[in-house]
Amino acid sequence: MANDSKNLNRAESPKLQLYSYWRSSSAQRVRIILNLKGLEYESKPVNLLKNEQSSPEFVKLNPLKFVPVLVDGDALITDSFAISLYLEEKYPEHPLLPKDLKNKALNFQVASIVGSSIQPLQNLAVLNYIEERFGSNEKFPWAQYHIINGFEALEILLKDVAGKYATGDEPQLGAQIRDSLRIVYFRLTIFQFHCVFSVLVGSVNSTFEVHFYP
Ligand SMILES: N[C@@H](CCC(=O)N[C@@H](CS)C(=O)NCC(=O)O)C(=O)O
Repeated sequence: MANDSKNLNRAESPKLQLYSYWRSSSAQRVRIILNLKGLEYESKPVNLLKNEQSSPEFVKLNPLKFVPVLVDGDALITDSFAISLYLEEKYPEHPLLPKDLKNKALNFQVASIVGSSIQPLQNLAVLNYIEERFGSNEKFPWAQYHIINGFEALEILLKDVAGKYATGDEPQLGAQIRDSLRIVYFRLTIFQFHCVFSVLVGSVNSTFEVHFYP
């Protein structure tokens, strides 16, 4: 994270800045939204495998030591869900939330299930902890169990509403559940999850953003 926060002068920087890691599904959710809303942003890579999230510079941005972090002028926001809601209000063009209250609640529900009942259980910090305590053989089955459990619930939840996207024919907040990189990493087959993987064509570039480290 080459001195990013040290040189960070938010007042002078009108462009959005996103601190992220290419393999982070939480950061991927934000990249999808930025892409869908057509918002330009500067990417600030934080290499999680090199533990750059624990560097003093990054901890000043997010004491929880997680990506993503969004900087928008003098606003600094952490957590993909909070960032999503911020972007939706600040940049309302290409809305991610439907007007219909029931559908809106469904989108919140899906985003919350992904963000609090699936992703945190297979986070790097959690997997490292499981590996240290119980051995390296335990971490993949643990992650697979929780991902499958969550996807099975989402599949039931979405079965009557999924269209071109997970929650209908428009790309919405709940459509961010696509997470192909994690699936490859955790060696899961996902063909049974039709609704969960309703494809987000508009997000392909953001989904596969790759950072190269020197
Ligand atoms: N609830 C947070 C979770 C963020 C999170 O778990 N980020 C992961 C990457 S997907 C991370 O930075 N992990 C670093 C670590 O585990 O050390 C969000 O949705 O933004």
